[in-house]
Amino acid sequence: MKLYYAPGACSLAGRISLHEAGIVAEFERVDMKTKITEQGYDYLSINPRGYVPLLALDDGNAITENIAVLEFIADRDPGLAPGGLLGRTRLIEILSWLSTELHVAFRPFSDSSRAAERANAVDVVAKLLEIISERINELYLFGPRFTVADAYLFAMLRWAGAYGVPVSPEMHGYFERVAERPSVQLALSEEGLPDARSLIDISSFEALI
Ligand SMILES: N[C@@H](CCC(=O)N[C@@H](CS)C(=O)NCC(=O)O)C(=O)O
Repeated sequence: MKLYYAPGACSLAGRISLHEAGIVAEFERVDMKTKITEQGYDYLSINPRGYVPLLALDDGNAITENIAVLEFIADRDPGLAPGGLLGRTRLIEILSWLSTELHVAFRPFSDSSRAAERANAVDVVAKLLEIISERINELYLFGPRFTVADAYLFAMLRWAGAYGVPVSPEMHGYFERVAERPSVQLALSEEGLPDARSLIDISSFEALI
């Protein structure tokens, strides 16, 4: 399979999760401005919506949308999803929140036509992060078990640091815990991103949201 990605974008969550699952995959970079892939293909012919991530399966199927990509990986490695009777429901619940509430709250930072909304977006993102702050005290979003949802939140916390969103000490500690995982270290280095163990050090990354 192959993950289409852009460095530091939300597709980082898929790459981290693939590494966590031990799934061997190829990775093809997409230039978000030209929509041309590393191998010279028109990305819009691969994903007409133009977004990363897209996970291309060996049988020709293509999966778009972070929620679906991360769910697919968690299906392959159930250890990356919360356990229990409501485990999958809880995973979809948090992935939906991360995607439809938190991720979209970052949009003013990447959309030049929404530059006027940026100051407000800092507050909105900060408040959203506060809402989940209480969930990360027992290591990860689902307690001691690292899940694909943590990979997604980690990718967005990098953006929060880059855009000057204030983050609680608890969330900062969470970020550092996730950053220390070998899968995350590998993913960051593969994407040419700084070895971000601290939110403070990440302002140089090329923001792509
Ligand atoms: N709804 C999509 C959104 C993905 C998304 O926003 N991807 C960004 C990178 S984080 C992107 O590809 N942006 C390129 C663009 O807007 O042209 C998903 O959840 O997968």
